[in-house]
Amino acid sequence: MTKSIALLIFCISLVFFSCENKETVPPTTFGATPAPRQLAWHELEYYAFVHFNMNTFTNEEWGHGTEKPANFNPTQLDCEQWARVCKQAGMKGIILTVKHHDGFCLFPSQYTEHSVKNSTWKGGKGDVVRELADACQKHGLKMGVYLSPWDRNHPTYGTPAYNEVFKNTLKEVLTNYGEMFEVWFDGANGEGTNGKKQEYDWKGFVEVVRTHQPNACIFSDGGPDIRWVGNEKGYANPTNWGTLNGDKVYPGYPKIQELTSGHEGGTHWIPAECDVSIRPGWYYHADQDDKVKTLGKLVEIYFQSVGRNGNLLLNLPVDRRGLVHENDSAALVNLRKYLDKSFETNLAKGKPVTVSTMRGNNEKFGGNKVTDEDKKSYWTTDDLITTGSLEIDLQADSEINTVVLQEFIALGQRVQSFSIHVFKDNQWQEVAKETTIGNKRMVKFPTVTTSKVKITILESKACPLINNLEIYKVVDSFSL
Ligand code: FUL
Repeated sequence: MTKSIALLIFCISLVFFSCENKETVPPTTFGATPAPRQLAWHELEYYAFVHFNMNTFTNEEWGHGTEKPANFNPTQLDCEQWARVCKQAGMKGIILTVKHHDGFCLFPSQYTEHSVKNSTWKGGKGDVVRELADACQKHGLKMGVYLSPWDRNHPTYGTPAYNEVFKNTLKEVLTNYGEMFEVWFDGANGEGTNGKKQEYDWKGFVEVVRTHQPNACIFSDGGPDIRWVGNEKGYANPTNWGTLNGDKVYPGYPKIQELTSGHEGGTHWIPAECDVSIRPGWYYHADQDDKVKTLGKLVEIYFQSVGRNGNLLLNLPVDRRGLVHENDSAALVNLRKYLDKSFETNLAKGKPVTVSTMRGNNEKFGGNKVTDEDKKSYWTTDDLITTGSLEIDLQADSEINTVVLQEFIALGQRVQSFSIHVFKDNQWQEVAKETTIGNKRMVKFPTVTTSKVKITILESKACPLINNLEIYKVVDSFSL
């Protein structure tokens, strides 16, 4: 009798033991997936654009190319001040307009006379790109460059020779100033001095970047690495795919509204970057000193870009002194205060999560993986299961109004729709029903008191992979 009981226990534990240790095969990729350089770019989320160039001194938005280099003459240029302001704002890098449509270069290029080398600033010996590269390095910021292929000054513009000029200029910028995280190609294509438009050698431009800065992401209307979001207001649509039919979209692509949502099931991973200026103009105009965006507007932009699977590229129009204006830096500091205060306490951190299903019934893919703050681990289901729910036990009544969700995008974007419920008055009540998630989705709803939150994946293109879930009570921007 005791022998048979012992045998039974042995058999049961054998079965249990083998089940527990049975290898559960992780999911494979679905659709287009990000390259390592794009994955690194997603992590940045929020960084600065700086529009500072000839237009700053002529009070223009689009220069004509006929301006005198001598006009460029900042009185107190201090790139370290830019870097300090951006660092304090929690931004991860700075992208500078090293050449805008008027063709003026902020560095002493050997391929044009229209540059700082012929300006009065520092007797023609200055180099803004060098100063910014040094400042970024010192303050631990990444650096990127904006170059406009459209050039209203260069005598060769409108001829094949110009493509060589542009590639050489690009090479100068990409080989002399250290690592760049992003190269921003403006899609504008107007007429040059001789009234001709240029046929751009995009393939050649991309090749120069890949050769000299293989880790840099290339931005243009349609990628190849990052796409324009289709507006200059700083928002992506609530439904926002990181994928795009990359072979169909090109700089100057007319159906720009498609870029605000991307293409579901698109052939390439080309996520959206949301560019917007902190003031009405991209360049500094003294009469816009009192038109810096309010905290409420900046918060809205943040939620509708970073919180909708996009990165936020917020422009600072550096002024004629060569400094970020006091009003702009005050607005950035306020936004930082708001974000720090709002996202200080993640109420879901380390909390137990019960799931409707998990892959291979294996805890390796269980619910707790979404609250463990390890972005490499995730909850997922078996391959044929494309729905499921996660129930987070907050272990105490808490006031909440925001849920942050992240997909494990390294294996592709999958979720098409999801809902959020809170347990209140003895029943589950829906507080939000949304569509895509992607790298990061932030969902705000009216403040509610609850001790349990349920996320339900309603539709997914393949088994859903959720690697992070956070719950907050964000502050009202007006209460700061
Ligand atoms: C546009 C340009 O025409 C604007 O001047 C600005 O640089 C903006 C970011 O991109 O295409």
